[in-house]
Amino acid sequence: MVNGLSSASLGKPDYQKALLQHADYVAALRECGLLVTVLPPDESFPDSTFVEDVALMTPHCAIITNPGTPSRNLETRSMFEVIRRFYTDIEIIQSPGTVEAGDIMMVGDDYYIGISGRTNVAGADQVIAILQRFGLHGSMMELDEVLHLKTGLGYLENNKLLACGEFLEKPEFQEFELLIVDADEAYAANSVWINDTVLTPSGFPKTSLMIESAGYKVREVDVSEFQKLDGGLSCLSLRF
Ligand code: CIR
Repeated sequence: MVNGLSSASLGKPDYQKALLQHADYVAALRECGLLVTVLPPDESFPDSTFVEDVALMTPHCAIITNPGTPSRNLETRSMFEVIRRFYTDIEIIQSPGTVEAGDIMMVGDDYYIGISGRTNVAGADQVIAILQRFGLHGSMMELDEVLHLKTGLGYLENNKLLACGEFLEKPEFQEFELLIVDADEAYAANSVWINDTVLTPSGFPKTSLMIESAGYKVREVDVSEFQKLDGGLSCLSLRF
């Protein structure tokens, strides 16, 4: 993972530290009541720890994506076997469509899809068509500033949405109660709601306090080594 893609200029991750942080992340998921399947390392793909990007897990079907980054594209191969353990209905995004599921945020039956450097309109169209077949709804929006849609957003249920930067002005999100993340804590916008606890990265005290004040239990997880690879909390797991 130390050779993963990065634009962060935060240096190379410390591998031993990353392992400890990953173990604490898994512990946090378990504390929230989840049953966690931990996959073996896939040494061919340095970014494969960011499992969120290779599949979208809906209540009705799983969608294997088609990552838009060449170095990540074949991460999906080993995930297919894993996902088959949990889903009978598995759909697959086909080229020229590209999708990375970090670009997809689920809000109940609605799925917001970011058009980014990784996810294109042809890919998003396929996702929307699949969702519609299962009675779900998808819509797309252009992204300008972030790697993935969920880099700058975290849906905390109860109509509350953590957001920063370009997302504050998006008309699609004006109906939500926005919890505005300061620009100097933008990384913490990618926090994850699980069974009324919010997992949030450590080191972002204003955001942590804001989430707590909004009525949630907060569990901080140090993911500094994954931040060095542009990866957030949500990217490290597929929750379904
Ligand atoms: C990448 O550039 O693909 C990885 N280094 C980081 C992916 C982070 N995933 C996510 O935001 N969903």
